[in-house]
Amino acid sequence: MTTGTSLLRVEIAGAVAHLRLARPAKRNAINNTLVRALENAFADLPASVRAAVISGEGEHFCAGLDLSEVTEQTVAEGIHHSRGWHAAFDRIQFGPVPVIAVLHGAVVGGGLELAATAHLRVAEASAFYALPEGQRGIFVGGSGSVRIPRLVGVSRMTDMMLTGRVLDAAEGHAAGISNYLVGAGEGLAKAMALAERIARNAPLSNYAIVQALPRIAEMSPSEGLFVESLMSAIAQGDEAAKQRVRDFLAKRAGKVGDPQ
Ligand code: 1HE
Repeated sequence: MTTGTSLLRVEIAGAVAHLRLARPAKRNAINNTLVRALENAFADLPASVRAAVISGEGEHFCAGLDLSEVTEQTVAEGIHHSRGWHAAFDRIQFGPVPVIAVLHGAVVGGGLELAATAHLRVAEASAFYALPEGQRGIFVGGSGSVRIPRLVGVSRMTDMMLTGRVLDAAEGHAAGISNYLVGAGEGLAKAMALAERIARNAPLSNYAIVQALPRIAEMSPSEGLFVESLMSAIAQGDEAAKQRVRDFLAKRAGKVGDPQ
């Protein structure tokens, strides 16, 4: 099934949704229409979808904020604009399913913010990462100051913003941006294979991983351990978990390391 808008194509095949930024002439720069389309697409994912992949059409993943939309903004409009990105990106990170981003070419500014919102990132060798906000006289507004340091650390992000430093795919991988680094043109197939694998997990287990894990990581150890106990008991109490554990004990399920 193919849906979406002219700027965001959504294809659903089985349990995996593939969302493609479809504005290659503008290097997939994110304008207000595209940010709303992302928000709506994640809000409207059918219940049959168990994992999602985001990629970009053309030579680049995403050139960030559409700069043509910000030149005439007032301060108040700027705040609303940024909060609109936050709402959309929260829909992605705290939506119902794990999300994998496929990165190639420019992953810059708001494009890196979008990539950091996904749960996993597959980068092709062409990917490069930059935060040109410093150069443009602006600041990150699409959740970058919250999400990007959690991948690369405040120090590296400060360097990228102050100096305009560009990380290539290998440097980005070493810095913690990508989880998987693959060759040219291999990113989508890798991400789809990961999504298919993830989609076979128990849905409640995936939900706990994307919803509870990042929140627990922000809690004090005492609160985190308490919430962990609740989440783990809820997940274990689900029939899907009980069946999987019974299957393992009856030697009907694979061992760690078996081919998936
Ligand atoms: C754009 C944008 C954009 C391209 N907004 N129109 N982001 C940036 O500062 C990145 C700016 N873009 C670039 O540095 C380059 O475009 C790229 C390195 C990404 C790609 O270069 P290239 O040679 O393949 O493409 P190009 O010729 O520069 O651009 C093609 C067209 O896309 C051109 O428009 P055209 O009408 O002349 O064909 C560009 O103007 C247009 N284009 N990028 C608008 N970003 C929520 S806060 C987030 C804050 C930020 O994201 S700041 C970082 C913004």
